[in-house]
Amino acid sequence: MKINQFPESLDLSIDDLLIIWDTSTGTTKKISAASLLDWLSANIKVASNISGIGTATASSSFNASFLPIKATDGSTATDWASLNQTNPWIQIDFSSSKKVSQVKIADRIGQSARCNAGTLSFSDGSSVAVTGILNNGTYSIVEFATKTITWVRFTVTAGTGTNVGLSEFQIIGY
Ligand SMILES: [Ca+2]
Repeated sequence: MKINQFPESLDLSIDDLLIIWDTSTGTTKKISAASLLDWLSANIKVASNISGIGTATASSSFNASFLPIKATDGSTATDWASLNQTNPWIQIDFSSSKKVSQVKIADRIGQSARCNAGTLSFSDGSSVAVTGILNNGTYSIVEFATKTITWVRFTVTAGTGTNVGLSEFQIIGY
């Protein structure tokens, strides 16, 4: 197989050889599709929602149906709700360091208890303010330069009512 211009899609068999330009030596060389796949899997990381692989804890939970893990299940139809708190917190702890660059927050949908704003704090000592959180299922997307962390906490700073919580607390990274 010879590739002059990388196509939009490419069907490769594991035994195919690719001719690549090695910019470090200025020469071409042949590599197998298998070794290319090995290199890609070792070097290319795809960020995704990693909240679910962490451990979720919170300042309180309303009951067993509204545990912190309900904010890491990927569904805005399920909620973590605090017990009679206006400004609760929720935290995700990871068993190893993670690189994160985005957090997505969704309030409980249509509840009188609302999380209007809060503060993200990270294990590296940094923090990011989050404002304008809606309670209609829309995610507030918070982006920042990549941080290497082991935990992320979100503390509500401007709640309304009691049993404030979130439907989703998503940490985007790898
Ligand atoms: Ca949920």
